[in-house]
Amino acid sequence: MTTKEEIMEELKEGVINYEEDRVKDAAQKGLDSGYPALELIMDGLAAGMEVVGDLYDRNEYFVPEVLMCADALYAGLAILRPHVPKQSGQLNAQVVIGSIQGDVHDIGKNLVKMMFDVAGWEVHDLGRDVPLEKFVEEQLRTDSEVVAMSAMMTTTMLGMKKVIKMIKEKNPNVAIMLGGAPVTQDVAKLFGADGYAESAGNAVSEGIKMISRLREMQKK
Ligand code: B12
Repeated sequence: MTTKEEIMEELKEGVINYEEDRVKDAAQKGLDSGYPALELIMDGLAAGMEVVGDLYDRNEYFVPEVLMCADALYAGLAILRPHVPKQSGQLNAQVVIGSIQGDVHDIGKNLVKMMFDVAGWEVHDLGRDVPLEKFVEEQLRTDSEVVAMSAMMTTTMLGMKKVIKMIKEKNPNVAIMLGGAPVTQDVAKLFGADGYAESAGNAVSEGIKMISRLREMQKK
């Protein structure tokens, strides 16, 4: 019998040491043992990627290692993701999501996407390195109330401000949420966004708050 902590450690270590097979085995073992898939993703895979971030910051890992770690994380996610139960969504909400132009970082964005998805939202995922106008076009095409953008670099982050301006000019009845490592509550406010969430864990509740405010305003 393997304990939950042991499985979490296996997932974490598998990501850190870019061992895809180890991650896949641990993910399967976690599911077979009946542990919640969402916990295995967040406390195992994502926690491992956080350590990878530290190793990269300390120049112990470089881009090739980090890419392999990302592959290992995605291999685990492919197994676990279908087992995250969908909540019954009564909100009837849609969100457009993507990583901003110039930014290929998409792990965090994909976790946020998953949280919206399991919460019952209709998610329109534009992927990564998304041209600024594409956010505007997709919002108009889908009539989504929320647009969520991710940036992991201080340089690419600036594109978000432009998107906010472009969207608000065309349609003020859209709530825009920002996230990603360099983004803070203050930055989001400065850029004119309607919401910010620090992690995937609180993105949905922030989205719900934004939609409630938007719908209240529309009633007036
Ligand atoms: C993985 C990684 C990569 C991978 C990306 C793989 C992939 N498919 O995503 C690869 C190797 C490709 C890569 C490349 C590069 N990277 Co890089 N990378 C990272 C690293 C190590 C981890 C990021 C990560 O995945 N974290 C794990 C996830 C789970 O966390 P997260 O992304 O922060 O997301 C969470 C929250 O931020 C939030 N969130 C995220 N998005 C959103 C969106 C919304 C709407 C909301 C509400 C919340 C939210 O929720 C998430 C989950 O809780 C970071 C270091 C770090 N400490 O962050 C550097 C880092 C982001 N990279 C950096 C750099 C410089 C680069 C390169 C330029 C390196 C190079 N010389 O080529 C290239 C740039 C490529 C490009 N044009 O985008 C810098 C950016 C510096 C800066 N501040 O501008 C960092 C910070 C490293 C550093 N300290 O220098 N990188």
